Amino acid sequence: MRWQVGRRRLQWEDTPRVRLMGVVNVTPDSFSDGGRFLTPARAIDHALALLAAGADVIDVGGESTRPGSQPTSADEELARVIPVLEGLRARVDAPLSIDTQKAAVAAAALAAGAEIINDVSALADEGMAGLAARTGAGLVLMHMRGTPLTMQQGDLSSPDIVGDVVASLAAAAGRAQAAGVAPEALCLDPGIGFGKTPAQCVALLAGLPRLAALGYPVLVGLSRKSFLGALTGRPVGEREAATVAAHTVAVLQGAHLLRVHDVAAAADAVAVAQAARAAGVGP
Ligand code: PMM
Repeated sequence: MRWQVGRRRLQWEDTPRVRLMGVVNVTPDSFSDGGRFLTPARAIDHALALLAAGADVIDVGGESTRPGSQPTSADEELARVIPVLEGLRARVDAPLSIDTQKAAVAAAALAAGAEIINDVSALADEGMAGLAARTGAGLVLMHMRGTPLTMQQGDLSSPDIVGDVVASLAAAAGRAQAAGVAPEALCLDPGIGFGKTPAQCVALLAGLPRLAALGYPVLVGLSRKSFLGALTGRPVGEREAATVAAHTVAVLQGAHLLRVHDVAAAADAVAVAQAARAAGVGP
């Protein structure tokens, strides 16, 4: 398994370790860390701390995707993320990712030094796939039902949530390739919590091997999400132990990358779960 990200390649044959994508939300309202890293200096310091703790990739986002959140304008998003990406690019060599649904924001972010587009809408913006094709950027396609404003509304039931997500992401990967994106630039993400019930989030963990069977690297974002609150009864600030447990499950189920807030805790979960997997635990 490999992921071509701009000029570099992440390979799991040589280095099977699950990679950690550290989250830097430059937003006033993200559900777990909104408002904490709103100035560029704070966001950059936080990213450097995540890298020091072992993050392999830094994911910078300027638009909250918490359930019910309103869209952010492109100008506002750019003002939040570009100084952070430029500042980081000047200081570190680690791959940088831009968490955006807008091709215009992604284009400016790539020019500022990002090498990965993390698109939680899986190509809702028509310009996104062409941009990824032209630039050779890595492209994360995440599954979401509806938009952040609407995704937890209405009937979320499904007879086969795993089948829905796998089919939808396979179709998105096909659209990306039709626009010229290399298959090895793609990475798929089941979109835990994005228009899913807590039971469906757990079902998606159980179904990760079906997603991995599509042949692309699989990224999973579990950190502090509300399904963990539903399972444990804990508020967002007290979900780190549940997050570690969920990370352990995801690694045993074959995830290639985890998108995390607490890198040090996730790295420990990865170390234990990968040792167990190598010894035969898991699918
Ligand atoms: N989750 C959030 C934001 N971006 N991107 C990907 N690829 N996968 C996710 O699960 C994901 C994401 C929401 O979480 P946050 O507010 O803690 O960033």
